Amino acid sequence: MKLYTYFRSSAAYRVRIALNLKGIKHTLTPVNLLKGDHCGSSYKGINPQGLLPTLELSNGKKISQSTAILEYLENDYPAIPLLPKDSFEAATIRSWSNIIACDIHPLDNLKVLKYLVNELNVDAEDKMTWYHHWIIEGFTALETQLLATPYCFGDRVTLADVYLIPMVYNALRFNLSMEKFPKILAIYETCNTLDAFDRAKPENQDDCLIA
Ligand SMILES: N[C@@H](CCC(=O)N[C@@H](CS)C(=O)NCC(=O)O)C(=O)O
Repeated sequence: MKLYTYFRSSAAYRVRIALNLKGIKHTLTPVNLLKGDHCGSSYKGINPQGLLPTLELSNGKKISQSTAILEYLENDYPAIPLLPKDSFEAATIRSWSNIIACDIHPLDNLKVLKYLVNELNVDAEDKMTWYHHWIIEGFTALETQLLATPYCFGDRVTLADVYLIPMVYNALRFNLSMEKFPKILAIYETCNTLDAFDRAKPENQDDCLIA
């Protein structure tokens, strides 16, 4: 299968981690968000919403939206599960994941930040205040709930870690103080010692533009 990705796309980063954790053979096809390649007709032919990631299966079928992709991988590649069988436990992990996927990430997405700056004339400082605000709100709720022993839900990696680590990467990239989030920071550091997370990091992608 093939994943359309961008090294700094945190939604694509989630899927890269899951593919690695599950040991699924795949290739990565970069789409440059900064150059606006995701808005061009070529990528829109693949994903009409023009967002990353998209997963293309070996039969050519395509899945967009990282949550749908992760659900597909969990169903069709269950050998290394990222959700427990117990439905209450699975719902708990999904609810933590959704704090990131539904209540933080969409508000801090590139197109939202661009709209703030280009249409509403928000300056750089206020844009950063906005960016931090939604992460702080979500992380505050997560910090009280996550088990951090040593992963989000205990002693094995789950989907909650898959969602959390890219969000922490973004928080650190934009200089958010993690002082109030020691559990989250500890989970981030532990996950990054694992090969599957390390290989998925933005700086380890072929399209990484960081000098
Ligand atoms: N809910 C979508 C969000 C996808 C998304 O917003 N991807 C970002 C990169 S992380 C993107 O393509 N942004 C382009 C833009 O905002 O213009 C998902 O989970 O896949």
